[in-house]
Amino acid sequence: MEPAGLILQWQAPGLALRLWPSWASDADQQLRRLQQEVPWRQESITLFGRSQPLPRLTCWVADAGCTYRYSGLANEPQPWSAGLLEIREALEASLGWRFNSVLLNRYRDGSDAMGWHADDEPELEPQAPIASLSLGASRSFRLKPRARGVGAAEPISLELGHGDLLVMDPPTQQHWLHALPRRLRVRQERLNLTFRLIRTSANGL
Ligand SMILES: O=C(O)CCC(=O)C(=O)O
Repeated sequence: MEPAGLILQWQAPGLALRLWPSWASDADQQLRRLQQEVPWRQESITLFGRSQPLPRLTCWVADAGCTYRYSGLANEPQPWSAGLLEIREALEASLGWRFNSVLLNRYRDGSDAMGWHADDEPELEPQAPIASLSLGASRSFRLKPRARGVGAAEPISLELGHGDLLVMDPPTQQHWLHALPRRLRVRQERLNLTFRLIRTSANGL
């Protein structure tokens, strides 16, 4: 099922994106609610033998039985809060997919960021889309093809604003990388929720 409203689409070799500007009808309330009810954590990763804090706060929420490693971290899932369940149901109605997990990132200001990567961990179902909801400050989201050279597609930069829903359809994660660069003049915070489908014995994937 497709939601009503303006849908922007990008297609390139190995890339399929759909963007619904202002998808969330109650984005202000969702932002305030998630700021308060999510158990945000400051995680650290070890780089070249030194522990460094990630430049953002995070939380991993998932159904029982979903295990997932990202950024070298083994993540113990938190339970679904009421606010997250509401968003998950609205996404299911919009997209026709039932997601069993969401990674939440909290960028406290423009100095928080996310480096180049793809959401292509083996636990993720590669046929499922990744649905990314942005709340709060507008930030630019970059994508670039993994392959370089003659015939490769050009990088893409999208501005993701308050309440926007970006859907990265397969096979985007196999062929493209994405990142959220620093933007030092941004003073407000931004939340991003990426809803995912983890393969488990329960869902037969
Ligand atoms: O904050 C964003 O828009 C990007 C988040 C992201 O890349 C991820 O969760 O994998």
